[in-house]
Amino acid sequence: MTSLTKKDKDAVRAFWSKVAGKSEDIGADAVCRMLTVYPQTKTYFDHWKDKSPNSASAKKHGVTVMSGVAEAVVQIEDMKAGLQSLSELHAFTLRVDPANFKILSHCILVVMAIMFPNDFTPQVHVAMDKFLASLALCLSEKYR
Ligand code: HNI
Repeated sequence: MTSLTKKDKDAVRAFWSKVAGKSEDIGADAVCRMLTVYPQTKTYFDHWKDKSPNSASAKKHGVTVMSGVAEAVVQIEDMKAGLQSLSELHAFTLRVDPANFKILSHCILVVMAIMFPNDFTPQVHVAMDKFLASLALCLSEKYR
């Protein structure tokens, strides 16, 4: 995978600073879409009382996930080190199949494009796609 260039990182930081205030809405919609479009992802949330895509649990999980994305932006220069404990949690405790990181990343990208059509230029698109792909890779870091 191509690593993030300085230009990509600058684009990610600039876009994130515009959208961060809406990150809870982005997360809620992204998790809602993940559960709707890829219902196999529901297997990880058996402990929720209500597993429907619009449930309070799904919304809350969207907020949680986006706090991880925000942290990844902060740690963008060394995401692998910065996200180590989050990777360990997903690998050893939660045992989330890494294929699902790509699925959720895709949903986050779709929601950002819908919510910020003017800011989501092709340059921002490629930078955010690379950023989310790196994030998914870092979360998979501890699996083997
Ligand atoms: Ni994920 C918990 C971040 C993808 C299933 N997840 C977290 C937490 C963060 C987080 C932060 C809270 C950690 C803590 O309590 O210390 N998750 C992220 C990020 C991504 C991601 C940044 C990718 C962009 N997680 C996924 C995916 C799944 C997933 C794709 C499953 C489909 N995550 C979980 C589960 C928990 C979790 C399950 C435990 C929360 C709970 O409700 O029990």
